[in-house]
Amino acid sequence: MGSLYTHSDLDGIVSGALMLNLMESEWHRRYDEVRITDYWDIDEPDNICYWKKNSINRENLSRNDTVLDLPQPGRRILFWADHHEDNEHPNGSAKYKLYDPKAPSCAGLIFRHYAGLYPKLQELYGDLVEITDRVDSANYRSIDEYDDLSIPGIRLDLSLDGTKKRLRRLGVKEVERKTEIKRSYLPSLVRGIGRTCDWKGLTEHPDVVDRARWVKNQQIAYEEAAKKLRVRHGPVIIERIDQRKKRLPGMFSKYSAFRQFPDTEVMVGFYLRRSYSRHIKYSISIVAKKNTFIENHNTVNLGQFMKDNTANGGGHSGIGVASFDVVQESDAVEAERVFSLLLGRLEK
Ligand SMILES: [Mn+2]
Repeated sequence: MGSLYTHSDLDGIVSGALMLNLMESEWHRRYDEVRITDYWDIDEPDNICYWKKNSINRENLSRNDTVLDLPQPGRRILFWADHHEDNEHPNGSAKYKLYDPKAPSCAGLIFRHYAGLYPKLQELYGDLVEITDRVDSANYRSIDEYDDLSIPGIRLDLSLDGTKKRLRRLGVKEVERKTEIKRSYLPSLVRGIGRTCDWKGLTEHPDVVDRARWVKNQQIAYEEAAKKLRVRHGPVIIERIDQRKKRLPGMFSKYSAFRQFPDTEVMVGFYLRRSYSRHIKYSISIVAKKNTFIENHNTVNLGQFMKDNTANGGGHSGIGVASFDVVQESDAVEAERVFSLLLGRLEK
């Protein structure tokens, strides 16, 4: 039968594993292949091709295909499940469809739909889905939980971005490392978790452990470098990082600002990055994030702020994001304007 397409994050992997398990053990059908995709691999969904030309996922989706934790394709497929807002496609049609923008994770959505019918799901994957719900909705129990390698689900999550050290030693370029992850490591996890009765045991495999450790070390290197660039203004942390000439070492670490200043309410990042397009001088992104690890009294809806004040920004109450392509100087001035407006709102 068709292919299983799923997202490259923990939720995508667990969603894929649940579907693969159900297909094979309950419905006695097998997917021809497992394919991993990110949002940036997707063209405008109206496009016939749907998946970008040069992505590894270029496919014409068929009626037998399943798409999970990703936008609905604008054509008929077998199964679509997702929980991201605004991801329904007006021309989309799926024989089986699970869609709930309020669900904390796509895996949780699939799990809760089928666990009543197939009780063994609870026994096999109950714990894994519980942690996936929390990871995908950033609902960690503490700031240290998100990179605690002793928790199997977290170890699995961290490993997803981790390339094999061997590849790094060989000097393989970043893009090729990412391809390796998407082509072999992530699909093998979907199959491994979907078919084994012991997903926790699988997270003790050296391949998983090494990758997770590698990612954590990369994040520590980034944290160390970013520490010196942060400034605190009352309840707000400002993180202004210019990576146009030189990139910070390591790998971006999501919550490190709140580890450095645990009692602050909001982190506002202003990031300048090189652009790979000839028409764009560089790009700026503004990211504002609330500290969810404390009792937070900040009432600004960050996503709404970005929607109201920028052309393409958005998010939700706890996180707001906007990006600016700097073609001429006025674009940078506009980004600065939004940045100071936001700081004014937050410091009040
Ligand atoms: Mn998800």
